[in-house]
Amino acid sequence: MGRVTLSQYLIQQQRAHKEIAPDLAALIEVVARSCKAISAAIGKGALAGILGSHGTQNVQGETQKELDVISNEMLIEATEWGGWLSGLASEEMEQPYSIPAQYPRGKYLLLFDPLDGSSNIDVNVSIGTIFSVLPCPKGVNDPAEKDFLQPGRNQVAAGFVVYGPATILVITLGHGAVAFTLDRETGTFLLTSENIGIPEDTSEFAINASNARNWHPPVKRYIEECLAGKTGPRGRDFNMRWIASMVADVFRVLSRGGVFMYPKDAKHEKGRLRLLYEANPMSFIIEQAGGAATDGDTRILDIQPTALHQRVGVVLGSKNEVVRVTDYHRE
Ligand code: AFP
Repeated sequence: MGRVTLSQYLIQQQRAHKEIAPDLAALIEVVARSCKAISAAIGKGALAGILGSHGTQNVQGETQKELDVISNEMLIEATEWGGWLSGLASEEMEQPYSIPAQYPRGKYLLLFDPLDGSSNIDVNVSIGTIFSVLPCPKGVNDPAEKDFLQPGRNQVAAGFVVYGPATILVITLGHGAVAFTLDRETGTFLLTSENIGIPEDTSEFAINASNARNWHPPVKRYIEECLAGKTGPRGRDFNMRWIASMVADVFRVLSRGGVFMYPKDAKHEKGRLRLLYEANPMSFIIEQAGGAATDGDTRILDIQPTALHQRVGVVLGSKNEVVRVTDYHRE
């Protein structure tokens, strides 16, 4: 008996959990298929002539990379036609995207960061795609921005693909988190990690230390204690990693534990990462894997969004470390 494919896993999940609709499984399949095509485009690197800047800016005021634009278009083309969605939203587009009139509308909203870690594209470091699936509010046929502004606990599915040495898809449908590795020879995502479980304790933290002078006191205290290692209150040494691609840092946390932090600070007063299509899907996955995710104070999945591209502070990963950081914020 070979490995379980993504299709088999999704059918098994539908059989085991009646609330998982065939449409949701089909949507996950087409998103995954689109990510295979993105992986192939990225894998060509400079040979495809699509590295570098697209010469435009996105709603965040960030210069769009050629691959940002291409991957955004690929995800829209892959998902708009099938009758699964009533609307979609992307980091790369200011407004939500209305499904063209010639296509049927469906019961989900899809939100994504088509290529996260763009600053790493041109230097051949892992990047990824992050996506989140929300229910379209009842009776809404042409969703507006407000229809996307649902707390993360409403998500029915979430996932990301990390385009690294291997192309790995991580998803949750609300019943655990699992990972699939792309078999490039057959073009199939094969199940390689069932029921991912994050260790509750860790000795590894991830933060962009160049922001240290801007950190608020609870974060300063937490990091200083980690740096003090066994000479300090933690009584053990810590390691640090920072890849600057959330997908890669989060996949490491899922694989061996850790705490990932992009907290609010004096320079990023609302945080840097986006709530709806970065923090929410990642927090759903992390919680399903037994971890925790807060903005330093509040559970991320309970935050009521007020804007499509709003940013949020993020502290996620091994539960006991996230609790410690959150307790420091509350002291
Ligand atoms: P880019 O997509 O602009 O490279 O940002 C990536 C990201 O949103 C997230 O993936 C990283 O964890 C974080 O920003 C890196 O931020 P710094 O560049 O400030 O370290």
